Amino acid sequence: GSVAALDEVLVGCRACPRLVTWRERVAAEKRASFRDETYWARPVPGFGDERAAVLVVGLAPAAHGANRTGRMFTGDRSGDFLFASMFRTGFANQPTSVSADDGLELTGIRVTAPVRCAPPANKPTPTERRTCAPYLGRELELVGPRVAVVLGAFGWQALLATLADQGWAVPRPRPVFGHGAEVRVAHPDGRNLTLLGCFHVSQQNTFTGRLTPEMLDAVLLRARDLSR
Ligand code: DU
Ligand code: SF4
Repeated sequence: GSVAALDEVLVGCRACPRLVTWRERVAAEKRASFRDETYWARPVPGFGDERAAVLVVGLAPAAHGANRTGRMFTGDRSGDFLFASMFRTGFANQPTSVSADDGLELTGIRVTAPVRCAPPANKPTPTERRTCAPYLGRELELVGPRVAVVLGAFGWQALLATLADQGWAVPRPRPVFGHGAEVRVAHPDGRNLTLLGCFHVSQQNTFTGRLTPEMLDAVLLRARDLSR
């Protein structure tokens, strides 16, 4: 098993009818500023270091971001904010992420999402989350991160559910998401994973100042410390 083999299966997935329809519909309609582009319009693989110690878990591809470019968090404002922070903290070789062939390289970090197809209103259903969970589970097994930076409550719940399914000791009641939350879980085979909660990098948080660049930098630096 390899990440490449996982991605090959993933990009052909059509298991969620509502999301297949949506990802293709926004790709056909397009946003005016991307009129001349061919959208990816398929499930989006994780991006970055295949043996990353730090895995960033978002929500789902943005309709005109990753659903257009085919690379996680690439081509939207969320990604602009995230990759700029990765550059400042030494995880990325450049501060911008505009297209799948822009030369961006991540070291020691990887970005992924619990749902791989763009959902209407950025809101996957619980069924869609469960249907997509095995892809995140498989990616976790292959990459083997020591720290997960989790952007927002949806990713937090999805990751904890996936870990519980894979036999990790996830406390009940489930740990609550919050910015700055830190939860360490153990696997019976001896591995540990620390979840770090962080407000999502969406414009709703970054335009309002709820999440500042300094706050995100601090989370990424904390992740690096914990992953050593
Ligand atoms: O604000 P925006 O960059 O258009 O992103 C929309 C929405 O999708 C936001 O909630 C972030 C989320 N998202 C994500 O989780 N993963 C991605 O790769 C891109 C966007
Ligand atoms: Fe397949 Fe996941 Fe996309 Fe659903 S969201 S169609 S499970 S890749």
